[in-house]
Order: sequence, then C-alpha cells, then structure tokens
Amino acid sequence: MRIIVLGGDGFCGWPSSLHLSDAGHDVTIVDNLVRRDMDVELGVQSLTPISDIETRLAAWKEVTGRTIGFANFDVAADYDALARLLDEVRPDAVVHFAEQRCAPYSMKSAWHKRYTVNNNVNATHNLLTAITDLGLETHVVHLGTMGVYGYETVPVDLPEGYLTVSYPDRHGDMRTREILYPTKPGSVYHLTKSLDQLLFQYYAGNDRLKITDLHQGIVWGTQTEETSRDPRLINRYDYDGDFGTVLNRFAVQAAVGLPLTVHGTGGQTRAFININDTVRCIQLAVDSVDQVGDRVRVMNQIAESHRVSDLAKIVSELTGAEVRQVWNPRNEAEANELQARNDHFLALGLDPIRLRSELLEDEIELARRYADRLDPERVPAKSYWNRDRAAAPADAA
Ligand code: NAD
Ligand code: USQ
Repeated sequence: MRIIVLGGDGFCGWPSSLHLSDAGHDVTIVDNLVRRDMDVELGVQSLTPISDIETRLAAWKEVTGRTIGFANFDVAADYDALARLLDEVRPDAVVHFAEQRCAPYSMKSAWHKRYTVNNNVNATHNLLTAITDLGLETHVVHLGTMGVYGYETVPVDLPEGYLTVSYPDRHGDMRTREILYPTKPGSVYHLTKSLDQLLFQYYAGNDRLKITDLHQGIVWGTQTEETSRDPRLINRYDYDGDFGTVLNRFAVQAAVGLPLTVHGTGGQTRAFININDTVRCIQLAVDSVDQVGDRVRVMNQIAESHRVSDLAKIVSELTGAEVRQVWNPRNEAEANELQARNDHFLALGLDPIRLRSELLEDEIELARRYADRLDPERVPAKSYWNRDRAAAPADAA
C-alpha cells in the first residue's frame, strides 16, 4: 500500500513508519518538526539522543535498503501542500498522528490552549476536506485517545466508541439508537480529540470517507524491533513534567534516584499500551480496511488498565525508589475505576503485551544509559490546572 504518515517524526509516528515500511508498504512521512521546537521552547531534550530526520531516513535506507519519503510542512496551516501531496501520492491510507498530544502543554496558557485547538482541529479537518475534494478512496487512520470517554468515578465497562441508548418517545414507547459515547475530556488537548470525533462522524456520513479512529491509552516503552536496529533510529524518550507520560517518567525517576511523583492519592486508573503494540495496532488497522463500514470504526487501542499508585509500587519494588505523593497539578478525579473493551484488536489478532518486570527493567536500563542527558530541573510537573489552589505549592502558576 501507499501510506502517508502525518506526524511521522514523533514518538509513536516514527516507530510506526518504520514498522509499516518494514512490512513492505511504501511510506511517506509528513512532519513540520514542531515537536522538536517544543523541546527548545521547554528547555528540554529527549532522554535518548534522537537523530535529525534526514539522518534517521538515511540510516533506515542503509540498514534495510528501503526508502521512506519525507515532506516538511504544517498540516494544519498549509492546506495546499497537503492537497498537492495527496494528489501526487494518492495514498491507500493516511495515518494521522500530527497533533499536539500533551495535556499539560495544552493547559499552560491561553496561547497553548489556542495553539492546541487550532493545530489539532485544523490538521484533522484539512485532511478530511482534501481527501473529499480530490475524490480519493483513502482510508484515514487517526490516533485518538481513551481520554475522550472521561474518567468516571463510578465503574463503567467502556464500549468501543458507541453507546446504545434507550429513551421514551412522546407516547412513552421506548426508542433505541446508537450514539457516539458522550465525551468528557479532562484537558483542552483531550477536548480536541472529542472535536475530531464529530469531524469524522460528519465526513463518514456526508462524504462516505473510510475512517478508523483509534482510542489509544497511555503509551509506555521507547524502543521497538525496528528502532533498535541502529543507534541513529532510536526513538524519543520524553521524561519532563509536560510531555513525559507516567510510567516512562517513573522508569526515569527510578533510574536516576529521584522519587516517583505520584499525583495526589495515585488512585487514577488509566489504560496502557506498549509502544511495540502501538506499531502492531497501526499495521492491523491499516490492513483491515475492508472492515470499515459506513460509519467511523472506533477501536480501543489498549492492552490493560493500571492504577497510578500500583505502577509506582511495582517500580519501587523493582528498584527501591522512594514513592512520593505530590500535590496533583491537574483537575482530575482523585480515584476512578476503568475497564474498557478491546475486542476489535483482539479479533484482528493482537496478543497484547502486558506490563512485566523484564520489560520495565529494560526501560529503566535504557534510562540509566542516558541518565547524563537528564536535567533534574525539568522533571517536576509545573503546568497547573487544579482549581484547589489552597493546597497548591508556592510556585503554582
Ligand atoms: P509527538 O508529539 O511525539 O508526535 C506528533 C508529531 O506530529 C510530531 O513529530 C510533530 O512535530 C508532528 N506535528 C504536530 N502538529 C503538526 C502539524 N500541524 N503539521 C505537521 N506535523 C505536525 O506525539 P506522539 O506521542 O507520537 O502522539 C502521536 C498521536 O498519538 C497524537 O495524536 C496523540 O494524541 C496520540 N496518542 C499518543 C499517546 C502517547 O502516550 N504518546 C497516547 C494516546 C494517543
Ligand atoms: N501522573 C502522575 N505522576 C506523574 C505524571 C502523571 O501521577 O509524574 C498521573 C496524571 O495525573 C494522570 C495519569 O498519571 O492521572 C496519566 O498522566 P500521563 O501524563 O501519563 O497521561 P495523559 O496526560 O493522560 O496523556 C497521555 C498522552 C496523550 C494520550 C493519553 C491517553 O500524553 O497523548 O492521549 O495519555 S489517555 O490517558 O488514555 O487519555
């Protein structure tokens, strides 16, 4: 297949591009490298030394003999460049990772909120409009988030995207219909993924676009089989208080002897997936285009759920790291239950990687190898949107 990967220089997009290329697909990456600019803005660098995109692509060619194309433009701002590329490549699939993906970053200031909404909603809408305008049969595979469902304090068994609801009509007879699961985003970032869902619903209905929306959980891990083949292919490892996600942060904190920063009670339960499963799921989603019907196909891209305090306990038992409960900078429920279905991916053959101590040890070992690149000043989470100011530390913004 001819596949365009939007956001293919990022944490999920880079290993996914390599995996698709390795499977024999003809891959073109589009990325405006804004994520690298954000590192500069935040005064931080990936814990792993990532090569520039040109070096990455040359290394892949050298190691495998396979070429990955690259175009540098802003999908949200440069509609013409996007439409030109789509017209030229006429891709079978576009995998869309090109969004600002960080909740704390999206909450830093009015500028960051506006940037996140403008970037994410326009990137998605430009893609859908261009495919429609060009009359392409392209399958859109979008990376969404489990966070669109919201984190209810009452236990729910989350379905995959849709909810069957019953309501009485004016005669008191019960009517039933299926609706998109009502969203309850916990940050402006998560809100943009909720808005994306409506764009998809509209274009699938009105213009019959083939769309798969992947509700992905928190990704952990760094390297995949493909990114491990050459040091120049190494994947990014975010550990900072904005972009670092919880389990990878705990691995780094344990590796360098810092306390594990549990926000609040640590009762937050989230869905997780290893980066090696992310790349497999993308391939499974692309390859199963025949299963996309008239409406948007929503698949929960998750392996299992964990409570934050349990993750800290596991890492602490492995390494002896101190677990420290810190004031929660986020406005989120202190504790929640989370069970979610992932029947679609199981039916497609995914055998999910579960959290195991060997894999976690590999991650901690990787963090130890690059510990000298860590800046301890960048570890604390400083993007505050918890309204409980009375309990905030002195430096809360
Ligand atoms: P990332 O920030 O590492 O990668 C995103 C890439 O897209 C970056 O390389 C960035 O430069 C590029 N990009 C952003 N806006 C662009 C634009 N307008 N034009 C061109 N390129 C643009 O993020 P990631 O962790 O790889 O996440 C990728 C996608 O997966 C996101 O949409 C995110 O919401 C979703 N996701 C990520 C996680 C996770 O834990 N990392 C979990 C669930 C869902
Ligand atoms: N947390 C801590 N300590 C930390 C960091 C985080 O306790 O040092 C807590 C947070 O308060 C939160 C949970 O861990 O309750 C998860 O936070 P996170 O930063 O790991 O993940 P999140 O902000 O939810 O976002 C990440 C990705 C995002 C993706 C989302 C999937 O950055 O792109 O959409 O995971 S999901 O969580 O399913 O919505």
